[in-house]
Amino acid sequence: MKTLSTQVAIIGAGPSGLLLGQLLHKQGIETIILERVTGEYVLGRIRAGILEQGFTELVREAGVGERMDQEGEVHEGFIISDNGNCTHIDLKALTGGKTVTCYGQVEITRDLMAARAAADLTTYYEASNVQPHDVNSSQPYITFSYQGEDYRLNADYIAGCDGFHGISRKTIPAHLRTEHERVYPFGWLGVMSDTPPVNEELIYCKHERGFALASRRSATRSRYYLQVPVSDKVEDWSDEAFWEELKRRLPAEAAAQLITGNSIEKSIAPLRSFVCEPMQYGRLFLVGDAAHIVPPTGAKGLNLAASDVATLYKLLTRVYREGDTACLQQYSPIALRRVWNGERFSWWMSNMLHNYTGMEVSGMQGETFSRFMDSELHYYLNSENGRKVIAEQYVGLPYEEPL
Ligand code: RFL
Ligand code: PHB
Repeated sequence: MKTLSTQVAIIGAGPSGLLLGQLLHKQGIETIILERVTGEYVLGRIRAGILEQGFTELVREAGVGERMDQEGEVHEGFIISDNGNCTHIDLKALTGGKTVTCYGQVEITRDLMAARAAADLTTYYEASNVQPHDVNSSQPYITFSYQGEDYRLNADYIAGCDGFHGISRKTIPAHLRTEHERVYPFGWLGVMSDTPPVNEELIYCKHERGFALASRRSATRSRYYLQVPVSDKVEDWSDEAFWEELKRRLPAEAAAQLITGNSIEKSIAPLRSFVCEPMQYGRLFLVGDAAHIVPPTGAKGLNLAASDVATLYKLLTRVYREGDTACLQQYSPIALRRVWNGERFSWWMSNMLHNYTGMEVSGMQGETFSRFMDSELHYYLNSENGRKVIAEQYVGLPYEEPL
Protein backbone atom coordinates (compact mmCIF):
# COMPACT_ATOMS: atom_id res chain seq x y z
CA MET A 1 0.00 0.00 0.00
CA LYS A 2 1.29 3.46 -0.92
CA THR A 3 0.98 6.14 1.77
CA LEU A 4 0.31 9.80 0.98
CA SER A 5 -0.38 12.74 3.23
CA THR A 6 -1.94 16.17 2.93
CA GLN A 7 -3.56 18.82 5.12
CA VAL A 8 -7.12 18.62 3.79
CA ALA A 9 -8.27 15.54 1.86
CA ILE A 10 -11.23 16.29 -0.39
CA ILE A 11 -13.57 13.57 -1.68
CA GLY A 12 -15.26 14.59 -4.94
CA ALA A 13 -14.15 16.88 -7.77
CA GLY A 14 -17.53 18.47 -8.44
CA PRO A 15 -17.89 22.22 -8.02
CA SER A 16 -17.81 21.97 -4.18
CA GLY A 17 -14.57 20.01 -3.99
CA LEU A 18 -12.80 21.99 -6.70
CA LEU A 19 -13.81 25.40 -5.32
CA LEU A 20 -12.81 24.42 -1.77
CA GLY A 21 -9.47 23.13 -3.06
CA GLN A 22 -8.79 26.33 -4.96
CA LEU A 23 -9.69 28.65 -2.06
CA LEU A 24 -7.56 26.64 0.38
CA HIS A 25 -4.68 26.67 -2.10
CA LYS A 26 -4.90 30.48 -2.21
CA GLN A 27 -4.40 30.41 1.58
CA GLY A 28 -1.38 28.13 1.30
CA ILE A 29 -3.26 25.06 2.55
CA GLU A 30 -2.48 21.78 0.80
CA THR A 31 -5.21 19.49 -0.55
CA ILE A 32 -5.52 16.23 -2.45
CA ILE A 33 -8.78 15.48 -4.26
CA LEU A 34 -10.10 11.96 -4.87
CA GLU A 35 -12.74 11.63 -7.60
CA ARG A 36 -14.57 8.46 -8.56
CA VAL A 37 -15.05 9.21 -12.27
CA THR A 38 -13.06 10.93 -15.04
CA GLY A 39 -12.85 14.69 -15.50
CA GLU A 40 -14.75 14.40 -18.78
CA TYR A 41 -17.57 12.56 -17.03
CA VAL A 42 -17.83 15.33 -14.41
CA LEU A 43 -18.02 17.89 -17.24
CA GLY A 44 -20.78 15.89 -18.91
CA ARG A 45 -23.24 16.68 -16.10
CA ILE A 46 -25.13 19.76 -17.27
CA ARG A 47 -27.07 20.86 -14.17
CA ALA A 48 -27.05 24.40 -12.79
CA GLY A 49 -27.07 27.72 -14.61
CA ILE A 50 -27.81 30.52 -12.17
CA LEU A 51 -25.18 31.87 -9.79
CA GLU A 52 -25.90 34.18 -6.86
CA GLN A 53 -23.71 37.24 -6.36
CA GLY A 54 -22.09 35.61 -3.29
CA PHE A 55 -21.07 32.69 -5.49
CA THR A 56 -19.53 34.87 -8.20
CA GLU A 57 -17.60 36.85 -5.56
CA LEU A 58 -16.25 33.59 -4.12
CA VAL A 59 -15.17 32.41 -7.57
CA ARG A 60 -13.31 35.71 -8.06
CA GLU A 61 -11.74 35.36 -4.60
CA ALA A 62 -10.51 31.95 -5.75
CA GLY A 63 -8.87 33.71 -8.71
CA VAL A 64 -10.97 31.84 -11.28
CA GLY A 65 -13.48 34.50 -12.31
CA GLU A 66 -11.97 35.74 -15.55
CA ARG A 67 -14.01 33.74 -18.07
CA MET A 68 -17.16 33.93 -15.92
CA ASP A 69 -16.87 37.74 -15.96
CA GLN A 70 -16.36 37.76 -19.73
CA GLU A 71 -18.88 35.16 -20.85
CA GLY A 72 -21.42 34.96 -18.01
CA GLU A 73 -24.62 36.95 -18.50
CA VAL A 74 -25.74 39.28 -15.72
CA HIS A 75 -29.51 38.87 -15.27
CA GLU A 76 -31.33 41.76 -13.62
CA GLY A 77 -34.64 39.95 -13.44
CA PHE A 78 -36.73 36.95 -14.45
CA ILE A 79 -40.34 36.25 -15.39
CA ILE A 80 -43.01 34.13 -13.74
CA SER A 81 -45.80 33.11 -16.11
CA ASP A 82 -49.03 32.06 -14.42
CA ASN A 83 -50.92 30.20 -17.13
CA GLY A 84 -49.65 32.71 -19.67
CA ASN A 85 -49.95 35.87 -17.55
CA CYS A 86 -46.45 37.21 -17.05
CA THR A 87 -45.07 39.04 -14.01
CA HIS A 88 -41.58 40.51 -14.13
CA ILE A 89 -39.49 39.98 -10.99
CA ASP A 90 -37.15 42.95 -11.26
CA LEU A 91 -34.35 41.58 -9.09
CA LYS A 92 -32.23 44.70 -9.32
CA ALA A 93 -34.96 47.16 -8.39
CA LEU A 94 -36.50 44.94 -5.72
CA THR A 95 -33.21 44.14 -3.93
CA GLY A 96 -31.43 47.49 -4.07
CA GLY A 97 -29.14 46.57 -6.95
CA LYS A 98 -28.50 42.83 -6.70
CA THR A 99 -28.43 40.55 -9.74
CA VAL A 100 -27.62 36.92 -10.62
CA THR A 101 -25.23 35.53 -13.24
CA CYS A 102 -26.19 32.99 -15.85
CA TYR A 103 -23.08 30.83 -16.36
CA GLY A 104 -23.22 27.06 -16.52
CA GLN A 105 -22.00 24.75 -13.77
CA VAL A 106 -20.02 22.94 -16.45
CA GLU A 107 -18.10 26.12 -17.29
CA ILE A 108 -17.34 26.92 -13.63
CA THR A 109 -16.16 23.34 -13.18
CA ARG A 110 -14.00 23.58 -16.31
CA ASP A 111 -12.42 26.84 -15.06
CA LEU A 112 -11.74 25.33 -11.63
CA MET A 113 -10.21 22.20 -13.18
CA ALA A 114 -7.93 24.33 -15.36
CA ALA A 115 -6.82 26.42 -12.35
CA ARG A 116 -6.08 23.25 -10.35
CA ALA A 117 -4.04 21.80 -13.20
CA ALA A 118 -2.17 25.10 -13.73
CA ALA A 119 -1.21 25.19 -10.04
CA ASP A 120 -0.07 21.56 -10.31
CA LEU A 121 -2.35 20.42 -7.48
CA THR A 122 -3.03 16.71 -7.08
CA THR A 123 -6.34 15.13 -8.10
CA TYR A 124 -6.80 11.37 -8.45
CA TYR A 125 -9.53 10.84 -11.05
CA GLU A 126 -11.03 7.34 -11.28
CA ALA A 127 -10.16 6.62 -7.65
CA SER A 128 -12.22 3.63 -6.50
CA ASN A 129 -13.24 2.18 -3.12
CA VAL A 130 -12.74 5.57 -1.48
CA GLN A 131 -13.33 5.08 2.26
CA PRO A 132 -12.71 7.52 5.12
CA HIS A 133 -11.48 6.04 8.44
CA ASP A 134 -11.05 7.24 12.03
CA VAL A 135 -12.65 10.59 11.23
CA ASN A 136 -13.54 11.05 14.89
CA SER A 137 -9.88 10.81 15.92
CA SER A 138 -6.99 13.25 15.53
CA GLN A 139 -5.52 11.13 12.71
CA PRO A 140 -8.17 10.49 10.09
CA TYR A 141 -7.24 8.82 6.81
CA ILE A 142 -8.78 7.61 3.58
CA THR A 143 -8.09 4.38 1.75
CA PHE A 144 -8.67 4.07 -1.99
CA SER A 145 -7.54 2.21 -5.09
CA TYR A 146 -6.03 3.87 -8.10
CA GLN A 147 -4.77 2.18 -11.27
CA GLY A 148 -4.74 -1.21 -9.57
CA GLU A 149 -2.83 -0.07 -6.47
CA ASP A 150 -4.07 0.47 -2.93
CA TYR A 151 -3.43 3.82 -1.25
CA ARG A 152 -3.68 5.34 2.20
CA LEU A 153 -4.08 9.11 2.40
CA ASN A 154 -3.40 10.64 5.84
CA ALA A 155 -4.92 14.08 6.43
CA ASP A 156 -5.65 16.61 9.18
CA TYR A 157 -9.21 17.04 7.94
CA ILE A 158 -11.53 15.45 5.39
CA ALA A 159 -14.05 17.39 3.29
CA GLY A 160 -16.86 15.20 1.98
CA CYS A 161 -17.77 16.93 -1.30
CA ASP A 162 -19.00 13.74 -2.95
CA GLY A 163 -22.59 14.61 -3.75
CA PHE A 164 -25.85 12.98 -2.72
CA HIS A 165 -24.75 9.41 -3.57
CA GLY A 166 -21.29 9.75 -2.01
CA ILE A 167 -19.68 7.80 0.80
CA SER A 168 -18.93 10.64 3.24
CA ARG A 169 -22.40 11.13 4.70
CA LYS A 170 -22.70 7.42 5.49
CA THR A 171 -19.44 7.65 7.46
CA ILE A 172 -21.34 9.54 10.18
CA PRO A 173 -22.82 6.81 12.41
CA ALA A 174 -26.56 6.48 11.74
CA HIS A 175 -27.52 7.19 15.35
CA LEU A 176 -25.67 10.53 15.24
CA ARG A 177 -27.26 11.92 12.09
CA THR A 178 -30.79 12.94 11.25
CA GLU A 179 -31.91 12.92 7.62
CA HIS A 180 -34.89 14.99 6.53
CA GLU A 181 -36.34 14.14 3.15
CA ARG A 182 -39.18 14.91 0.83
CA VAL A 183 -39.38 13.25 -2.56
CA TYR A 184 -41.65 15.03 -5.04
CA PRO A 185 -44.07 13.07 -7.18
CA PHE A 186 -42.60 14.40 -10.47
CA GLY A 187 -39.27 15.09 -12.16
CA TRP A 188 -37.76 17.61 -14.57
CA LEU A 189 -37.00 16.62 -18.13
CA GLY A 190 -34.18 18.89 -19.31
CA VAL A 191 -33.07 19.62 -22.87
CA MET A 192 -30.02 21.56 -24.04
CA SER A 193 -30.00 22.78 -27.63
CA ASP A 194 -27.89 25.05 -29.79
CA THR A 195 -30.83 27.29 -30.66
CA PRO A 196 -31.39 30.95 -29.71
CA PRO A 197 -33.34 31.12 -26.40
CA VAL A 198 -36.95 32.37 -26.42
CA ASN A 199 -36.13 35.27 -24.09
CA GLU A 200 -33.24 37.25 -22.62
CA GLU A 201 -34.44 36.51 -19.10
CA LEU A 202 -35.50 33.16 -17.60
CA ILE A 203 -39.23 32.34 -17.67
CA TYR A 204 -40.65 30.11 -14.90
CA CYS A 205 -44.00 28.86 -16.22
CA LYS A 206 -46.83 27.60 -14.05
CA HIS A 207 -49.25 25.82 -16.35
CA GLU A 208 -52.22 23.51 -15.98
CA ARG A 209 -50.30 20.90 -18.03
CA GLY A 210 -47.34 21.19 -15.65
CA PHE A 211 -44.39 23.44 -14.91
CA ALA A 212 -41.86 24.52 -17.56
CA LEU A 213 -38.69 26.59 -17.38
CA ALA A 214 -37.06 28.49 -20.23
CA SER A 215 -33.42 29.02 -19.31
CA ARG A 216 -30.30 29.61 -21.37
CA ARG A 217 -26.54 29.46 -21.46
CA SER A 218 -25.82 32.10 -24.14
CA ALA A 219 -27.43 33.92 -27.08
CA THR A 220 -27.13 30.70 -29.08
CA ARG A 221 -27.68 27.99 -26.48
CA SER A 222 -30.98 27.23 -24.73
CA ARG A 223 -31.77 25.13 -21.68
CA TYR A 224 -35.41 24.12 -21.21
CA TYR A 225 -37.17 21.96 -18.62
CA LEU A 226 -40.61 20.32 -18.35
CA GLN A 227 -42.34 18.85 -15.30
CA VAL A 228 -42.93 15.15 -16.11
CA PRO A 229 -44.22 12.16 -14.13
CA VAL A 230 -41.38 10.44 -12.23
CA SER A 231 -42.19 7.26 -14.09
CA ASP A 232 -41.33 8.84 -17.49
CA LYS A 233 -38.14 7.74 -19.24
CA VAL A 234 -35.98 9.93 -21.47
CA GLU A 235 -36.67 7.48 -24.33
CA ASP A 236 -40.38 8.33 -23.98
CA TRP A 237 -39.62 11.87 -25.12
CA SER A 238 -38.60 12.53 -28.72
CA ASP A 239 -37.27 16.02 -29.44
CA GLU A 240 -40.50 16.76 -31.36
CA ALA A 241 -42.68 15.77 -28.41
CA PHE A 242 -40.56 17.90 -26.08
CA TRP A 243 -40.83 21.04 -28.26
CA GLU A 244 -44.54 20.56 -28.76
CA GLU A 245 -45.18 20.28 -25.04
CA LEU A 246 -42.87 23.18 -24.18
CA LYS A 247 -44.69 25.40 -26.68
CA ARG A 248 -48.00 24.66 -24.97
CA ARG A 249 -46.69 25.65 -21.54
CA LEU A 250 -44.81 28.84 -22.51
CA PRO A 251 -46.64 32.19 -22.53
CA ALA A 252 -47.87 33.03 -26.07
CA GLU A 253 -45.25 35.72 -26.81
CA ALA A 254 -42.42 33.35 -25.87
CA ALA A 255 -43.98 30.38 -27.68
CA ALA A 256 -44.04 32.51 -30.84
CA GLN A 257 -40.27 33.01 -30.48
CA LEU A 258 -39.46 29.34 -29.95
CA ILE A 259 -36.84 28.03 -32.34
CA THR A 260 -36.46 24.27 -32.16
CA GLY A 261 -33.56 22.04 -33.12
CA ASN A 262 -31.80 18.84 -32.16
CA SER A 263 -31.22 18.32 -28.46
CA ILE A 264 -27.56 18.04 -27.50
CA GLU A 265 -28.45 16.69 -24.06
CA LYS A 266 -31.65 15.27 -22.62
CA SER A 267 -32.10 13.91 -19.10
CA ILE A 268 -34.65 13.48 -16.33
CA ALA A 269 -33.85 14.59 -12.76
CA PRO A 270 -36.02 13.58 -9.80
CA LEU A 271 -36.99 16.39 -7.39
CA ARG A 272 -36.00 16.03 -3.77
CA SER A 273 -35.62 18.11 -0.61
CA PHE A 274 -33.01 16.56 1.69
CA VAL A 275 -30.94 17.72 4.67
CA CYS A 276 -28.50 15.74 6.81
CA GLU A 277 -27.85 17.11 10.29
CA PRO A 278 -25.22 17.72 11.56
CA MET A 279 -22.82 18.45 8.70
CA GLN A 280 -19.74 17.63 10.77
CA TYR A 281 -18.52 14.51 12.54
CA GLY A 282 -15.11 14.80 14.17
CA ARG A 283 -12.70 15.84 11.44
CA LEU A 284 -15.12 15.09 8.58
CA PHE A 285 -17.11 17.96 7.08
CA LEU A 286 -19.97 17.45 4.61
CA VAL A 287 -20.16 20.07 1.86
CA GLY A 288 -22.78 20.71 -0.85
CA ASP A 289 -25.00 17.95 -2.22
CA ALA A 290 -23.35 15.43 0.14
CA ALA A 291 -25.35 17.08 2.94
CA HIS A 292 -28.35 18.62 1.21
CA ILE A 293 -30.46 18.54 -1.96
CA VAL A 294 -33.08 21.01 -3.13
CA PRO A 295 -35.51 20.82 -6.03
CA PRO A 296 -34.04 23.03 -8.82
CA THR A 297 -37.02 25.42 -8.91
CA GLY A 298 -35.26 28.09 -6.82
CA ALA A 299 -31.82 27.67 -8.51
CA LYS A 300 -30.30 27.11 -5.07
CA GLY A 301 -28.39 23.77 -5.12
CA LEU A 302 -25.02 24.93 -6.35
CA ASN A 303 -25.38 28.22 -4.50
CA LEU A 304 -25.86 26.43 -1.18
CA ALA A 305 -22.79 24.32 -1.95
CA ALA A 306 -20.88 27.58 -2.42
CA SER A 307 -21.94 29.00 0.94
CA ASP A 308 -20.84 25.77 2.67
CA VAL A 309 -17.48 26.10 0.92
CA ALA A 310 -17.17 29.76 1.96
CA THR A 311 -17.77 28.91 5.61
CA LEU A 312 -15.47 25.87 5.72
CA TYR A 313 -12.61 27.56 3.91
CA LYS A 314 -12.70 30.57 6.26
CA LEU A 315 -12.70 28.30 9.33
CA LEU A 316 -9.91 26.05 8.04
CA THR A 317 -7.86 29.14 7.20
CA ARG A 318 -8.21 30.22 10.82
CA VAL A 319 -7.14 26.77 12.00
CA TYR A 320 -3.91 26.87 9.98
CA ARG A 321 -3.17 30.57 10.57
CA GLU A 322 -4.04 30.91 14.23
CA GLY A 323 -4.20 27.35 15.55
CA ASP A 324 -7.83 27.96 16.55
CA THR A 325 -9.35 24.50 16.09
CA ALA A 326 -12.37 25.24 18.32
CA CYS A 327 -13.79 27.53 15.62
CA LEU A 328 -14.59 24.46 13.48
CA GLN A 329 -17.57 23.74 15.73
CA GLN A 330 -19.27 26.67 14.03
CA TYR A 331 -19.29 25.01 10.62
CA SER A 332 -22.41 22.89 10.86
CA PRO A 333 -24.69 25.43 12.61
CA ILE A 334 -23.69 28.28 10.25
CA ALA A 335 -24.04 26.14 7.12
CA LEU A 336 -27.36 24.63 8.22
CA ARG A 337 -29.00 28.00 8.91
CA ARG A 338 -28.45 29.05 5.30
CA VAL A 339 -29.24 25.58 3.97
CA TRP A 340 -32.67 25.54 5.65
CA ASN A 341 -33.44 28.95 4.15
CA GLY A 342 -32.61 27.64 0.70
CA GLU A 343 -34.59 24.47 1.37
CA ARG A 344 -37.65 26.44 2.40
CA PHE A 345 -37.43 28.77 -0.61
CA SER A 346 -36.96 25.89 -3.10
CA TRP A 347 -39.80 23.88 -1.54
CA TRP A 348 -42.09 26.93 -1.58
CA MET A 349 -41.32 27.84 -5.19
CA SER A 350 -41.77 24.19 -6.20
CA ASN A 351 -45.13 24.02 -4.45
CA MET A 352 -46.38 27.24 -6.06
CA LEU A 353 -45.25 26.50 -9.60
CA HIS A 354 -45.89 22.78 -10.20
CA ASN A 355 -49.11 21.03 -11.00
CA TYR A 356 -50.21 18.58 -8.30
CA THR A 357 -53.42 17.36 -9.92
CA GLY A 358 -54.07 13.72 -9.13
CA MET A 359 -51.35 13.56 -6.45
CA GLU A 360 -51.73 13.62 -2.71
CA VAL A 361 -49.77 16.39 -0.92
CA SER A 362 -49.53 17.39 2.75
CA GLY A 363 -52.47 15.20 3.68
CA MET A 364 -54.85 16.67 1.09
CA GLN A 365 -55.83 16.05 -2.49
CA GLY A 366 -53.64 17.69 -5.12
CA GLU A 367 -56.62 19.68 -6.41
CA THR A 368 -57.13 21.26 -2.98
CA PHE A 369 -53.40 21.86 -2.48
CA SER A 370 -53.31 23.54 -5.92
CA ARG A 371 -56.04 25.98 -4.89
CA PHE A 372 -53.96 27.05 -1.89
CA MET A 373 -50.87 27.40 -4.07
CA ASP A 374 -52.71 29.26 -6.87
CA SER A 375 -53.81 31.77 -4.28
CA GLU A 376 -50.36 31.94 -2.73
CA LEU A 377 -48.72 32.70 -6.08
CA HIS A 378 -51.38 35.22 -7.05
CA TYR A 379 -50.96 37.04 -3.75
CA TYR A 380 -47.15 37.21 -3.94
CA LEU A 381 -47.03 38.26 -7.59
CA ASN A 382 -49.58 41.03 -7.15
CA SER A 383 -47.92 42.66 -4.16
CA GLU A 384 -44.64 44.57 -4.32
CA ASN A 385 -43.77 43.17 -0.90
CA GLY A 386 -44.48 39.70 -2.25
CA ARG A 387 -42.22 40.21 -5.27
CA LYS A 388 -39.54 41.52 -2.91
CA VAL A 389 -39.74 38.35 -0.84
CA ILE A 390 -39.18 36.27 -3.97
CA ALA A 391 -36.40 38.54 -5.30
CA GLU A 392 -34.48 38.77 -2.04
CA GLN A 393 -34.20 35.00 -1.79
CA TYR A 394 -33.58 34.39 -5.49
CA VAL A 395 -30.50 36.65 -5.49
CA GLY A 396 -29.40 34.88 -2.31
CA LEU A 397 -29.31 35.75 1.37
CA PRO A 398 -25.98 37.09 2.71
CA TYR A 399 -23.32 34.64 3.91
CA GLU A 400 -23.03 34.44 7.69
CA GLU A 401 -19.54 35.27 8.93
CA PRO A 402 -18.08 32.97 11.60
CA LEU A 403 -17.66 34.58 15.05
P1 RFL B 1 -21.74 16.99 -7.28
O1 RFL B 1 -21.77 17.96 -8.43
O2 RFL B 1 -22.68 15.89 -7.26
O3 RFL B 1 -20.24 16.42 -7.23
C1 RFL B 1 -19.88 15.36 -6.38
C2 RFL B 1 -18.66 14.66 -6.94
O4 RFL B 1 -18.26 13.59 -6.07
C3 RFL B 1 -17.97 12.44 -6.83
N1 RFL B 1 -18.16 11.24 -5.98
C4 RFL B 1 -17.13 10.54 -5.46
N2 RFL B 1 -15.81 10.69 -5.54
C5 RFL B 1 -15.03 9.77 -4.89
N3 RFL B 1 -15.54 8.73 -4.19
C6 RFL B 1 -16.86 8.56 -4.07
N4 RFL B 1 -17.36 7.54 -3.35
C7 RFL B 1 -17.72 9.48 -4.72
N5 RFL B 1 -19.08 9.60 -4.83
C8 RFL B 1 -19.31 10.67 -5.59
C9 RFL B 1 -18.94 12.50 -7.99
O5 RFL B 1 -18.48 11.73 -9.08
C10 RFL B 1 -18.97 14.01 -8.28
O6 RFL B 1 -18.00 14.38 -9.24
O7 RFL B 1 -21.88 17.78 -5.88
P2 RFL B 1 -21.37 19.23 -5.47
O8 RFL B 1 -19.93 19.46 -5.88
O9 RFL B 1 -21.74 19.40 -4.05
O10 RFL B 1 -22.20 20.25 -6.37
C11 RFL B 1 -23.59 20.39 -6.20
C12 RFL B 1 -24.26 20.81 -7.51
O11 RFL B 1 -23.85 19.90 -8.53
C13 RFL B 1 -25.79 20.83 -7.41
O12 RFL B 1 -26.20 21.37 -6.17
C14 RFL B 1 -26.46 21.67 -8.52
O13 RFL B 1 -26.19 21.13 -9.77
C15 RFL B 1 -27.98 21.76 -8.32
N6 RFL B 1 -28.68 22.47 -9.40
C16 RFL B 1 -28.72 23.85 -9.44
N7 RFL B 1 -28.09 24.58 -8.50
C17 RFL B 1 -28.07 25.96 -8.56
O14 RFL B 1 -27.50 26.59 -7.66
N8 RFL B 1 -28.67 26.65 -9.60
C18 RFL B 1 -29.32 25.99 -10.60
O15 RFL B 1 -29.77 26.64 -11.53
C19 RFL B 1 -29.39 24.54 -10.53
N9 RFL B 1 -30.01 23.83 -11.49
C20 RFL B 1 -29.34 21.74 -10.40
C21 RFL B 1 -30.01 22.46 -11.44
C22 RFL B 1 -29.34 20.34 -10.40
C23 RFL B 1 -30.00 19.65 -11.40
N10 RFL B 1 -29.97 18.23 -11.33
C24 RFL B 1 -29.73 17.39 -12.43
C25 RFL B 1 -29.98 17.57 -10.04
C26 RFL B 1 -30.66 21.79 -12.44
C27 RFL B 1 -30.70 20.37 -12.41
C28 RFL B 1 -31.48 19.70 -13.51
C1 PHB C 1 -30.65 26.04 -15.58
O1 PHB C 1 -30.38 26.92 -16.42
O2 PHB C 1 -30.21 24.89 -15.69
C2 PHB C 1 -31.54 26.37 -14.43
C3 PHB C 1 -31.86 27.69 -14.20
C4 PHB C 1 -32.71 28.01 -13.14
C5 PHB C 1 -33.22 27.01 -12.34
C6 PHB C 1 -32.87 25.68 -12.57
C7 PHB C 1 -32.03 25.36 -13.63
O3 PHB C 1 -34.07 27.34 -11.33
